[in-house]
Amino acid sequence: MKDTLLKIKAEALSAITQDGADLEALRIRYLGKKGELTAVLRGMGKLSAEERPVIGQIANEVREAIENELVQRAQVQKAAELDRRLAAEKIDVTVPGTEIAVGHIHPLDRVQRDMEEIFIGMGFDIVEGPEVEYDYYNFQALNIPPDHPARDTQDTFYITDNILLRSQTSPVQARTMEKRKPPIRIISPGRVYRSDAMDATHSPLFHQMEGLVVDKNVTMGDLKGTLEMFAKKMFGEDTKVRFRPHHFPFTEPSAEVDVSCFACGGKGCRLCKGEGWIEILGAGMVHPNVLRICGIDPEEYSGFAFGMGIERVTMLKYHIDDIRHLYENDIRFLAQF
Ligand code: 2NL
Repeated sequence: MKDTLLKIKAEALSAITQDGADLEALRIRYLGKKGELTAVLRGMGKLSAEERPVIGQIANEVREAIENELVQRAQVQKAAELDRRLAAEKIDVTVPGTEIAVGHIHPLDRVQRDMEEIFIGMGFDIVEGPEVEYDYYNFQALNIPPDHPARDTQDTFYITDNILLRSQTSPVQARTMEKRKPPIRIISPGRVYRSDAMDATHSPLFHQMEGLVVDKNVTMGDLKGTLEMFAKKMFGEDTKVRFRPHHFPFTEPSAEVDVSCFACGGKGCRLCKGEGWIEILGAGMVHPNVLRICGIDPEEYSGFAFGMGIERVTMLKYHIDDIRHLYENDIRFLAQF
């Protein structure tokens, strides 16, 4: 009987220590109610009184040895399973991520928004209006006489005799003066249309931003201060502003406005063609006729206005040499901004 017990012990321990042994199945096989060890113990009744305690002790030792080995192997298997999972589920946080392609803002929008932010900061409201306009708001209300060259069908897209595609955003300002009482402080960004042939600097559709301030005692000094502030915020704090006399039918006096070259600081370079100055704006004091036509008394109020091309500023700022790049939406061009 002793030999049988030691044989069971040897077999059990060797089975339990096998890699990946099914420990629960082995426990049942050796220690369960119908297990091998239990079967041997059942036969102990046949033993003599001297043999019984000796065999009983060996049987207990065998049971304990098998139980201990089962517990130990269970721990070893658990640790091995944890190691396997840690290795399998390891995340290398230093592996570079996959780049996600995100869209971005078009350079024309970038510049328009920058301009809007600057004027909003100075208390201006943004006003929009129709792109299909009456001749009245586009020309008559702005003191542009019937024989003015801008009215030529060569330059303006007429839809009927008195309806056209606006050639500037001034009609938005004229409509605002009709509707609102001063003080008025607005900018009007938007699309405008001119019947130009497409080339490196011209497009039949382009974008403009005009500004208008009307109040009591508004002066040329206010215009200069406003545009100086705008130029410094837009092109850098060292930017200087220069007014040159000009003529527009809707302002008197009128000026073309240059900023000191933001590429060379005024020394002269390729961007400013050696001038040191770059023309950015047209501006002036609102003509009394325009105020009167729009229902504002020029004896009581005065105002200034200005206008600039958004394409022109964008091309200068980002060194774009052909306006068509701004409309073709070639991703290789746009991805540079
Ligand atoms: C330019 C010049 C300018 C205005 C636009 C304006 C509007 C009203 C009354 C008076 Cl309602 N003036 N607008 C004034 C001066 C110049 O634009 O070169 N634009 C690209």
